[in-house]
Amino acid sequence: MDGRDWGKFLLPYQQAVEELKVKLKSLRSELKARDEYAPIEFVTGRVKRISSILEKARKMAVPLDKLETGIEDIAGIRIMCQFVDDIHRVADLIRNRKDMRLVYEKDYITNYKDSGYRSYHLIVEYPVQTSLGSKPVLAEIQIRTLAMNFWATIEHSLNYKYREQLPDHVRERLRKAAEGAFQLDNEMSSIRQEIVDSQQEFEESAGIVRKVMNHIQELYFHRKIREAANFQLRFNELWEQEDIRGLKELSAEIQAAIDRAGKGGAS
Ligand code: 0O2
Ligand code: 0O2
Repeated sequence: MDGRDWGKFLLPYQQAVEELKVKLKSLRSELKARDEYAPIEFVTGRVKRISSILEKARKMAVPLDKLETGIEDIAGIRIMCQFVDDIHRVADLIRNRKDMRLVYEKDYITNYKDSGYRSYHLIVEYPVQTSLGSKPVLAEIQIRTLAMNFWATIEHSLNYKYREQLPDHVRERLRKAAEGAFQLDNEMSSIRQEIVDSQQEFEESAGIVRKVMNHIQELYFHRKIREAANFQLRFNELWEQEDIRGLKELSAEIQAAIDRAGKGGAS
């Protein structure tokens, strides 16, 4: 030990982790309360253990009086998302915040690590308000999907257990498992896209039906009874055939008929 008071040294980091966890969890509940899709599934955080700080400092040749700038993840926040797209949304939300400053980013999704590790890291500077004034501390925010987290958690515990001496064939299998997790993410994203598309299609067709109905009503209002009845018959047919394109064309035709009727034209 270097005689430093670790309790005092870690205090602002503990405060930073607690505050950042509350803020990011609030972001999730705020989006949900506004009925918006929340890209955050859950948030965890931790202050690095003293033994891990010392080990990392030795590995990265960081002098003990330079820990504050040399080790960026003494305060660590982890944000789990359902989909890969959510990661980019969360990163954007963090970039735009006024209560922390982005220092730099590491995109381990595009440039995944040799181990197979994937995550998006943001290193931020967060000012902790202490009784002695404002103290900026560095924090690492890891953003990943549930599948990436599943892989990283198990890989981390295996590496820890075997003290980074994993046999080559195990490393290779872990790399393959990371690939599998990533494929699962892609598959989930494409299933989700399909659901979003069919939802949009449904809403679009509901919108057209509403429009056609209102327009036919309007023709009756203009006393174009025969024309309105004729449109109604054609609507029934197209509706039976689920012909959305035909319905769109019919909607345009009825609109033109209404315009003519409004100008006092003959049917
Ligand atoms: P090590 O060295 O990684 O094994 P709570 O305050 O109750 O919400 P709790 O239970 O204290 O949270 O801890 P949490 O947040 O569930 O985290 C427990 C473990 O998850 C940690 O283990 C970390 O492994 C990991 N973890 C969670 N969040 C982060 C993060 O943001 N960065 C990193 N690097 N790891 C994280 P240990 O034993 O603390 O540490
Ligand atoms: P913890 O608290 O035990 O998780 P370097 O490791 O030299 O490449 P540096 O500065 O440590 O660089 O940062 P890097 O690589 O961005 O990684 C920081 C953190 O990302 C790690 O913290 C892990 O939490 C996570 N990480 C990076 N690579 C891997 C990996 O291959 N597998 C897993 N499971 N996690 C990884 P620490 O230092 O390991 O601390």
